This record gives sequence, structure tokens and C-alpha cells, in this order.
Amino acid sequence: MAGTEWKPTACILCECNCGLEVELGGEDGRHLVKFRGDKRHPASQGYACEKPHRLDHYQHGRDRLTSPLRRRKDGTFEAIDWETAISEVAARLANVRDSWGGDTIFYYGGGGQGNHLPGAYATATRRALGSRWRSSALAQEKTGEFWVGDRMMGVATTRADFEHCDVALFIGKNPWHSHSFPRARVTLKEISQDPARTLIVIDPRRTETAELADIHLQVRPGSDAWLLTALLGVLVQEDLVNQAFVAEHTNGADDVLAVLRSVAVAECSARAGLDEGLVRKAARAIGKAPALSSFEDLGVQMNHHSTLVSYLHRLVVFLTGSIGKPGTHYIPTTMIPFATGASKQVSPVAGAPIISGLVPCNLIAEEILSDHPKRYRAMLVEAANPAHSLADSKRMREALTALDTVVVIDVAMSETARLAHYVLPASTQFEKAEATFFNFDFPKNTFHLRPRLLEPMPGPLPEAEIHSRLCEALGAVTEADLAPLREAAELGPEAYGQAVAEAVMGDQRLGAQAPVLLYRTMKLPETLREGAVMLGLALRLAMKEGPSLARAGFAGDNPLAVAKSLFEAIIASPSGVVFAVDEWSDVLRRIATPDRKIQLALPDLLEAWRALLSEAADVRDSAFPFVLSAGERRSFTANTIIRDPTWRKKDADGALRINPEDAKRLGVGSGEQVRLTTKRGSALVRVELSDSMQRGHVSLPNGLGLSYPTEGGEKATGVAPNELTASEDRDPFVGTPWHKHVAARVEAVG
Ligand SMILES: Nc1nc2c(c(=O)[nH]1)N[C@H]1C(S)=C(S)[C@@H](COP(=O)(O)OP(=O)(O)OC[C@H]3O[C@@H](n4cnc5c(=O)[nH]c(N)nc54)[C@H](O)[C@@H]3O)O[C@H]1N2
Ligand SMILES: Nc1nc2c(c(=O)[nH]1)N[C@H]1C(S)=C(S)[C@@H](COP(=O)(O)OP(=O)(O)OC[C@H]3O[C@@H](n4cnc5c(=O)[nH]c(N)nc54)[C@H](O)[C@@H]3O)O[C@H]1N2
Ligand code: SF4
Ligand SMILES: [Mo]
Repeated sequence: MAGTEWKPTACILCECNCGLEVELGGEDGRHLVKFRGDKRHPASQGYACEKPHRLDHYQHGRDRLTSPLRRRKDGTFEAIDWETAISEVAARLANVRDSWGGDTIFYYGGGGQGNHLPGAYATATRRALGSRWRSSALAQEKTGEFWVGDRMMGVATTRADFEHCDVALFIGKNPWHSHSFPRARVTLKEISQDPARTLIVIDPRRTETAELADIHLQVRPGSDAWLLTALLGVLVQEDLVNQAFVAEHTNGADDVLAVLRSVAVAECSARAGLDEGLVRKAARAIGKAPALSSFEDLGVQMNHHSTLVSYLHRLVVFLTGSIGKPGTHYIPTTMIPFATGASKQVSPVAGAPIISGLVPCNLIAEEILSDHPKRYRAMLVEAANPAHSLADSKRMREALTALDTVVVIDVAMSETARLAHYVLPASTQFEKAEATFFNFDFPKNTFHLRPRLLEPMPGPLPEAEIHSRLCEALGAVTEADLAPLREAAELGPEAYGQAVAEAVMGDQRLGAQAPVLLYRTMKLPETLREGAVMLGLALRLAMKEGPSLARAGFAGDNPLAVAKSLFEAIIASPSGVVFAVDEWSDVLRRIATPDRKIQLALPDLLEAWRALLSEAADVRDSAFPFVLSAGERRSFTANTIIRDPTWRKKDADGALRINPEDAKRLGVGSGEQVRLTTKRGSALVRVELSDSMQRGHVSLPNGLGLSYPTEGGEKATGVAPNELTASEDRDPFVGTPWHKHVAARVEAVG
């Protein structure tokens, strides 16, 4: 349209962070009024779903924080100025450090779906305090997958090339709504419409993705381990294993094949509630596929046997040789090493495994509510809402209340912020430069540093500024450290890079403060200031991934020079830049186990598998005859990023989906209220009758139940799912929750 000024940014509502172009308007020119997909974004290429059109509800949320807040004794908050806030927060955290040790200061969050720079700056604050333990949402979804991946491949994550696959397999994943790979709906439709390609969906619900599928395995909730065993059994018993691949690239196949030769496919299918013929059909499609891509997500990762299922899923991938060629799985080059396996340490109180550096979310309350001398005493929460998003909200509230000091950095008055001693207001993701590290594409991978769209509003500050001020108040960075770098910056980028490198390499204290040094002294356009930390990350990448960067045009023998050219490209590309180009032949070379082979036999998981196969059929507690999936992704859900309930065009209060026969038996009609009860809590909720649900299975959306200011005062809309979940219901290996499988009762009311 003539006269429209489109500004590049990104959607912040899911990990894809599609490139967007936005038109600003409204009375003050600060409203995000029009959106379109940004064709120049290398990954999303103009794609966007329906959600970003509502982003102004995030930018202009009525509960946005405008000033630092301090909690009074009576629980209410008073506004304080930044100087007071920073000096008091620094003093309180320093006091916790000096009294009980810096390792009792726990850090949670660091980024949501679209903002990962806070986490990068927070490393400086954490180091200044000697804080050691941390966690984030990843430790309630992906750590089982990381743990298994790391042990099998020496690499925690793989992704898959759905765009070019012959067979696409989704296990407990509804990408039509949840996306997780670029342009998901375009790719799903292409696969669905091509008679030569096969889409297989494993989901108890007939989801939007399942509607497009060639084969929908409508599994009985929580029985995926049985189904995957049946699929694997067919692969082995019908001679569909890729023997050449297994011989060349794997180890331990004998132990696995021994189990699979004798499994009873018919019985395992029946345990999964499925017709054996359909399971065989799916297994044959998988086994015969020239190129298989697959993706497991929350439907299995937050469910019974989740880590075992992650293992069985990988067995499907490796026994069919579905890695390392186009249309299959790959190991991407990522901007940061965001996923790793288990560390040698365990958490200080519960002795829980630390995977990817993270304490299992379901154990955080236990780590606090204890008299152990090393229990956590303080918590710094940033860009996350654990009082709402972690299992067992009641217990999380109790834990947060038991801490000496809770500091929350957020844009809005979240459920967690309400429990803090200090709330520090952050600028929104459109008022500062932001970036995401969740791009996993291949062979080309993208990075997008978005310049800010809007002048910051007075009051809130970007996290980079908040952490810099905290580190300065803690005495970790002084003016004397900064002055020489400022001088070097005047001499030009060459001299500056050299001076920073010398400062941080020669001195551990300054090395820990690199994000602050860069942010405070680098010369950058105002709209990109928070991007300063990317120079450090670019250098790390240049030292580690030289060939991939070189193929993307960032070549050279000197990592500092490579980092500089990559950084300059990032700064100069407001719609994103391709930073790494890989080759399919790189993938298997990235296997990092000691013998460079994929380890198929993991003894503890094989044992758990054998135990499963000898288990009697499970009996359901008659007091809780339903299985509740607590936290489904729908067309207008986005975790708790948008708090204003009116952003939802449909399903405003997040109905409980239930099979019409079940509803009839209970005597409830469409739109009526029911009481939903679990062992942990009870809630009233409106029902939506949906024949996409199987009998005995009900589902609630995620991100509902947020309190929001209305004319008549604060009001919560919908049910907060974790009022109904329990922290002890978790995976025995890595502690991930069973949110998709909560025993529940549904009763008519009124
Ligand atoms: N619209 C939207 N998109 C999002 C998000 C959002 O909030 N809203 N959040 C983002 C985030 S943080 C994540 S982690 C991803 C998650 O993305 P998904 O994992 O796709 O999301 P869910 O809807 O939670 O769960 C997926 C499916 O699991 C199924 N399921 C339930 N029980 C079982 C079972 O026993 N077996 C199997 N096989 N499946 C089962 C459900 O029916 C559901 O269709 O989505 C991302 N994208
Ligand atoms: N029962 C159940 N629970 C679940 C799930 C489920 O399926 N079922 N899903 C889980 C999953 S997969 C995930 S990923 C988690 C997500 O849960 P969390 O990791 O807690 O993340 P969000 O709910 O997205 O909360 C993000 C917070 O960041 C704030 N924010 C937004 N922009 C900024 C910014 O620029 N700076 C700062 N400092 N803050 C900002 C928002 O106001 C919000 O308070 O929820 C989990 N919880
Ligand atoms: S797919 Fe995700 S990032 Fe892209 S427009 Fe939709 S919600 Fe936003
Ligand atoms: Mo997530």
C-alpha cells in the first residue's frame, strides 16, 4: 500500500520467530497496527500464522510494569526509583551470597519464545554473585530428549528436514498449531497433498495435523511406549532395518534387536489401543521410506515413559538410517551450544540430574522447601513465569514465599512477579534489540537480531541495562575497567576488538563480565545496542564452527576477524542473516561419542523397556476415570506472553475439550460448565464437545488462568493448568512432568 512504512521485526509468540514487517500507527504512533510476513527473512520467507496480528495486545498490555516495585510487609507494592531498586537488590543478593554462599542464589528463565539476549547478559550477574544453579522451561520438556541424544550420539539435539522428506512422522506433536519448524503449515499441506509422500501422526486426539495425515495412529493416551515398541517390532520382524547403516554407524544393535525379535506386535498394538493392521501399515511406510523425518514433542515428552519414548523414537530413526541425508535428521550448527547432556554434578538438595546445565523444574520446589544447608535462598527470575508454568502452582507459590529474596524481571505483572520482593520492569521485545537462539535449520541456518521498533517507554529498561547496573552495583565492573575500552572504541572496530579480547582473556573477573563490557563500551546504533553481546557469541562460534561459517561467507584464519565480519553482517541484516551453511556429509561426522558411532544400547533404558514389556495392563483409579491433557496448544495460545484475554479471537476462556459421548453420559451440553478435579486441585470450566477427542480423554489449553486488570478489578480468565498438576508426577530418569496425563474427574454442576 502506498505510504505504508513497513519496519522489520519478528513474531515473539513461538520459537520460530517468523520475520515480520510491521506498520506503526495509533494516536501516538506506538501501536503495532499492521503486519505481514517478511519475505526477506531467510527462514520464514514471508510466512506467518494468524497470531502475530494480535501482537499489539502484548505491547500495550494493561498490566505492563512501568516502574521498579518493592513489596511492602502487607504484600502490596510500592513504586521506587531505579537507583534505589538496583542498590537494594544488589545488597540483598550480596547478603544472601555472604550468608549462605552464592550457590544458594537460583536463576530461572533467561528467555521466552522470542527473547534470548537477557539470558546472555544474566551470565554476568550470575557470575558476579557466584550463583551456580539454574533452570528454565527446557527442563520440563526437552531434557529427556537431550539426555538420550547425548548418550546415543554425543550430541543432544537433532532436527529433521520435513521439507524434503518422503515420510513425516509426528509423535505427540501438533505442528499445525505449535509449529516449531519454519513455514510449518505450508510444508504440512505439501506433504499431505502429495500422493507419493506419507504423513503419519501419533496423537490420541484427531488434531488439525492428524486431519491432514495419511495415517493417524490414534493412540490410547500415555501408551506411546507400547506403540513405538510395536512399530520397532515390525521393522525388525519384517526385515525393514537398514542393515548397512546399522553396521557402519552404530554399536549395540544386537541387544536392541534381541528385544525386538520377540516382541508381540499384536499385543503391543492392542495395549496402545490400536489395530495391528494400521500399525503394520505405518511401520512399513516408515521402514521403506527413502527419507524419514520425525519430531516428538510434549504429547510424549510430558507423559508416562517420556525418556523411554525419546529413546525408542531414536531407535526408529537410527534403525532405519534416517540421519545424514536430505529429507532426514541432522545435527544443526546453532548460535549457542544450548543443549548438552548430563553433567557430573547433581542438584544440591534432591540430588537430581543436571542436564543441559538445568535443574529439573519439577524439583525446584523441593530444592527450596527443605532444611538442607544448601537449599536455595534467593531466586532471580527473568522472562519466565514459573509460578504459573511449572507443575503444582500451589507448591511453587509456597516455595517462592519461603525464599529470603525473590527478584523478577518482566514486562508485566505476572503470577511470579506478584510473589517477588522486587519487580524490575523490562522494556518489551519491540522496545529493544532482541534475538532468538532457537533456529535449527539445515543446511543453512539463520540468525536474526531485530532492531528495536519503538523508542523505549520511560520507566522500564532493557535487561542488558538492568544486568549492567546490577554488576556495577556489585562492584564486578568498575569505571576503570570500562575506560580503556571506551578509548579503544574511539580508534575504530579493529582496535576495539583487540582491546576487548585482551581484557577478557587476561582476566577471569573481566571474562565473566564480557557481556557488560561489550554493552557499555561498544559503538552501535541506538536501535541495536542490546546486540553488543553478539560479538562475544560470534567469536565463540568462529572458534568452533569455522567451516560452516566460511561456507556462509565468513571465512578466514583469524577467528577474531571472522567474528567481526559475522557480527557486522548480523548488525546490517534487520531481516536476519544466514550465518552457517553445512553439508549433509557433515552430519554423521558430528557424532561425538568416543568411537564415533551411534550407541543403540543404553543399559538403563533397555532395562526400563523390558520392565514395561512385562508390566500388567494398568488399572485406572475409579475416582479419576479421565485422562486430562493439561496444556494444549491452540490457535490463540502463546504460553503467557500475551496476558490480555481479549487477544483471543476464539475460545476466549479456553474450554475443556471432551468427547460428545462422554459429555452425554455426564449430562452436560456444549458450553456448559463442569467441575474438573485432580488429586491436586479442582476448577470450574466450560466444555467444548469435540469428536476430535477420544472417550476418556479431556484437554485444557495452556497459558490460561492469567489474572488481568478489567473495569471491575483483577480477573482471571480460564483455568491455570498447573493448579491441577503435581510435581511428584514426573519422569523417573530426568524429572520431566506428566502434564499430558493427569488423572482427573469431570462432573456436571448446577
Ligand atoms: N499456538 C501455540 N504454539 C506454540 C506454543 C503455544 O503456546 N501456542 N508454545 C510453543 C512451545 S513452548 C512448545 S514446547 C510447543 C509444543 O508443541 P506441541 O507439543 O505440539 O503442543 P501440545 O499441544 O502441548 O501437545 C501436542 C499434542 O500432544 C498430544 N497428546 C496428548 N497426550 C498424548 C499421548 O499420550 N500421546 C501422544 N502421542 N500425544 C499426546 C495432544 O493431543 C497434542 O495434540 O509449541 C510451541 N508453539
Ligand atoms: N501444565 C502445563 N504447563 C506447562 C506447559 C504445558 O503444556 N502444560 N507447557 C510448558 C512449556 S513447554 C513452556 S515452554 C513453559 C513456558 O512458560 P515460561 O517459561 O514461564 O514462559 P512464559 O509463560 O512464556 O512466560 C514468559 C514471561 O516473560 C515475560 N516477558 C515477555 N517479554 C519479555 C521481555 O522482553 N523481557 C522480560 N524480562 N520478560 C518478558 C512475560 O510477561 C511472561 O511473564 O510453560 C510450561 N508449562
Ligand atoms: S509460526 Fe510462531 S513465530 Fe511464526 S507467526 Fe506464528 S506464532 Fe509467530
Ligand atoms: Mo515449550
